[in-house]
Amino acid sequence: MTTLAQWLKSETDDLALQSVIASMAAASAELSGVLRVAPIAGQTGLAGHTNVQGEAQKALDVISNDIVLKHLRENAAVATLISEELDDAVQLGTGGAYIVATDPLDGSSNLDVNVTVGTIFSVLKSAGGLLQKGRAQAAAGYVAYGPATSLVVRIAGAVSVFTLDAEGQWVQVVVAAKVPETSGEFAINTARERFWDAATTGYVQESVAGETGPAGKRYNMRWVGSMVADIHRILMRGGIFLYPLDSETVSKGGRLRLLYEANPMSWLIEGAGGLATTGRLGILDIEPSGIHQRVPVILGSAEEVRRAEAWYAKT
Ligand code: AHM
Ligand code: MG
Repeated sequence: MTTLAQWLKSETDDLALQSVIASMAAASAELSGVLRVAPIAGQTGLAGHTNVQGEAQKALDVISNDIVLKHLRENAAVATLISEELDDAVQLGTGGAYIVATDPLDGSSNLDVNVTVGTIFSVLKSAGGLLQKGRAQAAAGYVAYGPATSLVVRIAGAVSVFTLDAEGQWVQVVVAAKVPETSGEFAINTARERFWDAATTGYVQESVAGETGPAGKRYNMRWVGSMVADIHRILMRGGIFLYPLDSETVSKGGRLRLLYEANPMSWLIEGAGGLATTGRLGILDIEPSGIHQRVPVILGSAEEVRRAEAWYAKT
């Protein structure tokens, strides 16, 4: 049985980097405990709701951000925090070697219905500044709060998966995750079809045409609406996730955020043998222009991502 602490030691000699991942894991373990009883505490609604004792409650997005902030403040290795919940980057200290960019609670619209949500994080070297390409990440990970609480993390090598046990220990359950090269599952919000571009429409129509269509194969569709849950399924059994640029999101650059959603997920998926693209450019090669920048996201099984890219190349 390998624990997270043992794995961290075997992955890197950089004690500061080990401690940053350990801090994010500790924050996530604490958050996991909060989420498990959130409906009792009346915390699943919007901010301003009251719990069963009639006390005002903060939304879990805010609580999650506070938990991450608390753990990172205690860690001198972290100089700066970028969070989906905070307009500006927060300076946590001087001299810390690392920046953490996080979506502390992704998919929070799923909380009211007890569906998997997650925490996503990217670790960057402070020396590189706030706006670094995804390829420069020192580490990345996410935690999925599902039937089990799973931590998926990569430093430079393989993508490792841990499960939080009843004693609060992270136990390794997958040593080197591999995204299957091929798959018969795609994930996209099909209610947005009227906004899609020709490439997205072409890819999806080819997929739903099944074994008698041009793809020559039957596909199934899955969409949790929680990126962490959709990506975790794809990491474990293959598939493709698409949140492409469409006519409604084009003015914003896309739906999902580059620094703390697209980049860490792409780093993990590519580390497990999959691919990640905007359709036209590798996500990890995007030069960021802002900390909350949004980008189109297409990632997953290599063969499927290549088929989607082929549609972009011809439209
Ligand atoms: P959030 O960070 O505000 O939770 O938004 C991101 C979420 C992703 O988890 C998910 O893939 C996507 O938004 C769902 O979008 P949609 O509402 O179009 O289904
Ligand atoms: Mg999010």
